[in-house]
Parts: sequence; C-alpha cells; structure tokens
Amino acid sequence: MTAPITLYQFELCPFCHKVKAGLEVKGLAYDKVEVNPMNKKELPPGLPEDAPKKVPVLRFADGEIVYDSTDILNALEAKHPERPFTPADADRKARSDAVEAWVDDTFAQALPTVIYGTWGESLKAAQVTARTSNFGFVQNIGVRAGGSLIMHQISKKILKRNGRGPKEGRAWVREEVERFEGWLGGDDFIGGAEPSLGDVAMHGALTCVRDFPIFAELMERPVLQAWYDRVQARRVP
Ligand SMILES: N[C@@H](CCC(=O)N[C@@H](CS)C(=O)NCC(=O)O)C(=O)O
Repeated sequence: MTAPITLYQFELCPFCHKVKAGLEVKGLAYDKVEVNPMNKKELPPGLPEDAPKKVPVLRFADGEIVYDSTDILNALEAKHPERPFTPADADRKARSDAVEAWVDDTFAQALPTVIYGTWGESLKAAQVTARTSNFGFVQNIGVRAGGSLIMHQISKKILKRNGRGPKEGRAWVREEVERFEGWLGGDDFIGGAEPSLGDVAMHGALTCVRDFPIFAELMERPVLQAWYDRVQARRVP
C-alpha cells in the first residue's frame, strides 16, 4: 500500500536520515524514493523553481512539498503535533535548536570523511547505494563507481579545508561526538525527559553511518550508545 507521505532521498545523506528519524519518532508511515544523484530526475514535480536540486524533499499527505531538512522537520512538527519534539522549556528548546544547527553545520559536514574516507569505506558506500537504489543496470554502475570516486575526492578536500590530515576523519567525528556527549550531560535526551529536534537530528545523522566502521567504534562509548538506544526505542519504523 502506498503511504501518504513520500521522502525523496539519497540513502547516504545525513540530512535525509534526520527527516526519517523525525517521521519515525512521530510514528508516521512514509514511502522512500531514491533519487539519482547524477540527474535527480526523480525529484517531484511541484518543487519550487528556485529550490536547490538537493535532497531531502518531502511530499506531505496534503500534497505540500517542502525541501531542506530543518524546514521539513519544522513543517512535520506543525502538521503532526502528536509526539512533539519541541521542548516546552525555553532553555531546552534553545539547546535543542543549537544541537540541530550543529548537526547541519558541523557533524553532517564531517560524515562524508568516514563514509568515503578510505577505499574500504567507499566500497561499502557503493554497496549500500546499490542495495537501496532501483536505477537501471548502467545507471547503477555509474552511481556506484562514479559517485564513490567523486565523494572520495570530496572527502579529502573536506578534511583539508578543516585543517585535518587525509586519514583523520574518524578522529574528527569522535571529537564531535565527545562534544555532543557533553551537551547531553547526564540527561536521557537533549530535550530532557523526551527526545527533541536536536536528538532527532543527531540520531538520524548517526544512523546514516550505521553500516560503516565508525559506527561500531562510536557504539563502544557507553554514554552515546545508551542515548542512541533510547532514541531508537522511540522510533517506529
Ligand atoms: N541544507 C540542506 C542540505 C541538503 C544537502 O546538502 N543534500 C545533499 C545530499 S547530503 C544533496 O542533495 N546534494 C546534491 C547536490 O548538491 O547536487 C538540508 O538540510 O536539507
């Protein structure tokens, strides 16, 4: 059966995983359409002319089309107020919003370096893309090989731009995770007793790398793992 909500995505896009985490914390059913990163022809008609040709894009049950993960999550909260992820407390809300912004501006920027940083990771990325996409044979090979090769180069550039050596992606992500654990303090969630937008964003971003070596490494951290499992338990896939 077709679900009323459709997410247009790349399987290895942290911003798309943020949206999936938001939908699942709210217990909403949705369909996924894997977009070809080379031509993006699967993006839905009705996307505003001036919208960047990027994913995620979400089509809501009422037909409204929203792009940009932060705008999508805010629209989701407005249209589906059940299981809210906006803390009632103003300080908590400010912290949650700051964590969400940090996920976009810093954490998600570091992630390509642990998805495509080594040839082994790039190969894994090609496998994940092949498993989740429904492109034709030739397109599939192009996306897998070409995409991974391009992203491997991009990953090196990101590291350089951030003053890191070519093999320092995992160390960088570990440092960022330490920062997140600090913000969590001893609480169950960034939102306090309930998951907030910040928890949703970080959980989504981490789920994006669950098939990669960095994930197992990070899950050896008791604080992060306990928090990850707590948010996971709130997600209804
Ligand atoms: N600010 C946007 C960022 C979205 C974004 O950068 N998406 C990437 C994939 S992770 C994309 O679609 N890139 C395709 C391109 O730039 O051609 C959001 O939060 O949704």
